[in-house]
Amino acid sequence: MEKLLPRIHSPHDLAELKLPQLEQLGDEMREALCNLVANRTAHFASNLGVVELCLALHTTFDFSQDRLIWDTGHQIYPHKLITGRFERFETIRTKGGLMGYPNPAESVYDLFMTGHAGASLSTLLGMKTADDLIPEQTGRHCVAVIGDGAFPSGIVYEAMNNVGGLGKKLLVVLNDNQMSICPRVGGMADYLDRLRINPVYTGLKGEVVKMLNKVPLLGDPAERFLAQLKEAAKAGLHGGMLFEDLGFRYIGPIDGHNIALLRKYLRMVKDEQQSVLLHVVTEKGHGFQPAARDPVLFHTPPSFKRQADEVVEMQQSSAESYTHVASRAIHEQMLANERVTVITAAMCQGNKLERIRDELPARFFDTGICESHAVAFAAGQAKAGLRPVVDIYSTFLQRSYDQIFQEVTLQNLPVVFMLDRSGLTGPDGPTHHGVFDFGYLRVLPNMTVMAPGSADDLPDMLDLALRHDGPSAIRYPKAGADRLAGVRTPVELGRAEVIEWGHDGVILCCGALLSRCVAAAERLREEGLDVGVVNARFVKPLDREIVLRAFEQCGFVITVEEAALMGGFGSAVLETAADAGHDSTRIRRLGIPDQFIEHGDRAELLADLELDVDGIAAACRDMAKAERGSVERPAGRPV
Ligand SMILES: Cc1ncc(C[n+]2csc(CCOP(=O)(O)OP(=O)(O)O)c2C)c(N)n1
Repeated sequence: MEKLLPRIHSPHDLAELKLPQLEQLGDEMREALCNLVANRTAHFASNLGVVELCLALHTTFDFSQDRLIWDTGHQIYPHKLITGRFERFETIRTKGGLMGYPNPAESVYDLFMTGHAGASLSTLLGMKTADDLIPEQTGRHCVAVIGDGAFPSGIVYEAMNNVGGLGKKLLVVLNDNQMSICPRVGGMADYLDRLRINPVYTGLKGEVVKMLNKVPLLGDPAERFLAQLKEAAKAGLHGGMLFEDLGFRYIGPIDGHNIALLRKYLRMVKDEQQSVLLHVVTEKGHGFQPAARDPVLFHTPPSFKRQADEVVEMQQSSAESYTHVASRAIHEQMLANERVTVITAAMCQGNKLERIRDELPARFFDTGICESHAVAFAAGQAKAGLRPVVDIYSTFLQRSYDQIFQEVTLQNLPVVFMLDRSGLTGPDGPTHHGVFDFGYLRVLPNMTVMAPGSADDLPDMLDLALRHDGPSAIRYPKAGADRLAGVRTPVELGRAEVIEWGHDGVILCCGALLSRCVAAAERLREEGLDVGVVNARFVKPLDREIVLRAFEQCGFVITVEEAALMGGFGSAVLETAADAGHDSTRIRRLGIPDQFIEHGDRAELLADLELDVDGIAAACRDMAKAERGSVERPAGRPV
């Protein structure tokens, strides 16, 4: 049979396809998704689940004009396949290739570059108000697809409230697969479960329609059913009153894998005069049995080989990561102290907290994708005598900045933030790199900010944080857990660790690039350059004594961090040196420049940014050269 997918260069090409061909196309799209994950880790089960929905949407609306936002954006792959990106699909998540999230630079069909959950209704409402105010844009349909995992995000209700107030017309497609990354949690999850037992979805539909057929109305039974939804609700046949009360017409739940049915309902609601919430039920991993059976593993599986519908070989990494070390340290602290709790915002799997969830369920809290709430919730726990550990990725913690300020630091409460995935997170790209945390945390009074130079530092930092009488943050990367040889000094508040001192220059490193700094210094020493390395450990309080000693005794100072240079660790060193009257030309700061960094392998990105061993060594040579060209300095005293 001739393949259809290579012929689809834009959604307009779908217009000529009949239903069986659309179904064939769906199979080919699933095949493309399976082929992709044979080669690399990528979002998988969520994408398998929205193939039919994607085809139904693109054959009902014209999104070259109409507006479509896939909330979060991790389920964008089928959309990419039919919006002119099939030929480059295999490059997804590789450096220079397609992004794994929507990217307006790739296609006019991607409106926002997204990766964080929950903002789709807000941005869509913004566009809707713009379209209504700009005559040549008026009349465009506005559609958001949001998963049941993202749906409890607080911002969604802020948007729904605003939609109701403005009386604007949006179509919100709620893609309910009963899963976030882990099984979804919370009251909204229970509510959606109750809606699923609606007779329309559970097979009683025929009888309901028969009954409604007796109502003297024009149109086919399904249309009559829609027209009578409110009455049906009163008769107990229909749920969704929560949404109805907020100004949305609730329709569903309907089968999200039936293209014909989806199109029928989408056509019906297209010209509704009020906002509609269309509740679509899908199966995460649909069409590939192993993924449907274990959607948690197959959310972003390691690459695997398959035969027919079975996985025959999955790439497994036995390497220990910082996340493993962190989760073990939290577990140990919780065993040692009954007041220690852990809070995750829907990232139990990513944070490797499953063991804690299963063994210590009373002190494990999953708030769902609600980071702002999670932080204020932690503040409440701390206020009332617990020692909460908030385990949230650096990039997602940005969502809760005001709660970190107001509810935590302003009250000086002992909340510990574990910022996993700090630094460059690799193939996810700019939506997920956690590079702003040093800057956004160190400006807050009362906050202690630490970064382990190696995995050995991490448990000690957590121990210190849990004994510290105030808020603290520990940031660590998505990387293998480095260990450094030699005897280590204990972690003490505000004290750096001198690995080796150097007369020609010294590298002050804050965080997990430390092993690269040590390797660079070794290489330089072989070349005859005496360069020291300091494991700074703290951005705040900064070890002022070591910083000043470095400026007094060493030819040059290089700071290294896997974080935005602006406002980061190097800035803190520079401020300290400048305040003490030191010459700022003797310092060079290595880190992330003032730009968004694309996706790619972390090692590749670090090399591009000259944050690898070669780059760090080259910066030292440069500084040494410049230093030799300037005034001869007195030899430094050893520390
Ligand atoms: C603010 C924020 N927090 C956490 C995440 C991590 N995350 C990505 S996808 C996902 C689950 C989303 O579930 P759902 O919206 O139901 O989509 P599904 O994958 O089930 O289709 C989570 C928690 C995120 N992208 N954004």
